[in-house]
Amino acid sequence: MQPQFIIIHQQVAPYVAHIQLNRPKELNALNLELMGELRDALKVLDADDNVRVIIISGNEKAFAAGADIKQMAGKTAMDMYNIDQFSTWDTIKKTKKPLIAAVSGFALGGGCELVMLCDMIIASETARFGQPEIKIGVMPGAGGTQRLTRAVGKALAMEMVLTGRFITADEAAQAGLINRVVPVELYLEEAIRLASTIASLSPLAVKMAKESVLKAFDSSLEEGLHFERKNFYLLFSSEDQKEGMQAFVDKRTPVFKGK
Ligand code: DAK
Repeated sequence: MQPQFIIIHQQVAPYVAHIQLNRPKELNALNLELMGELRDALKVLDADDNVRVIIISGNEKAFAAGADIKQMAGKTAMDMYNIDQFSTWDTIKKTKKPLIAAVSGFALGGGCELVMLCDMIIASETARFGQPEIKIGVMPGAGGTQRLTRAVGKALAMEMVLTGRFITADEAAQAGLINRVVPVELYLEEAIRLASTIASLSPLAVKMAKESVLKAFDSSLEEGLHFERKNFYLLFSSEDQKEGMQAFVDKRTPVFKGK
């Protein structure tokens, strides 16, 4: 069935797929249906050998202005419990291939949380990041207090979460929340450029490197180093390791197969 709230562009560059959130009138507010479609699309692309990197974007005006407030407004705690949105977010989090968020305009609440679930973030100069849940009587629920704090530090995270203030793309770059800011007409192009660089490398090494970097967030240094070492050894059983090192010796460009 065709998705209704996202557009999937299979190959915007070799081995690069692009998912565009597409509820423009609602500033891409993340209703349950959109999140379900995003989860399903990511599962399919994660299993597709012709895809090595996935870009997620909205449009120029909004990446996403948060979860759909109108859909959430009348819910009880038990409704929220039964809907169990976390299983959807947890599935998205398990994507093994690198996720790049290409952000223009608003990335607020759940939108900002979805961005932070991605591995790298390219922003247009018009991007605004915020966790404004406090203004509607709640607080971030999908990682906003945790990932934001780890990314920008306590002082700025507290200010954003407790006041709901939006920060600009430049402020986000300075605080270490995002990779870089580019002019609005270039943000997708820049995300595709970054994705293409990664897609030209060994997909196995890339996946294991991603997994290892993420391990740093929920392990002690010793555990993390142990995990890294195992993945490092494991890659020596891949054809890509032989190809990458032989190509260096032969002074040629390696051709990686993901084997
Ligand atoms: N939900 C529903 N509709 C939204 C929306 C949202 N988050 N944001 C915007 N819209 C709709 C507006 O209602 C309006 O619709 P109409 O009135 O035309 O029908 C349309 O989009 C255009 O919005 P505005 O007219 O407001 O546009 P402006 O340019 O004047 O303002 C704005 C843009 C982004 C500043 C403003 O729309 C705004 O403040 N939006 C709400 C931002 C916000 O509070 N976001 C946080 C929502 S709470 C969870 C996972 C995640 C979450 C929760 C649980 N689990 C896993 C359990 C996340 C929660 C949230 O994100």
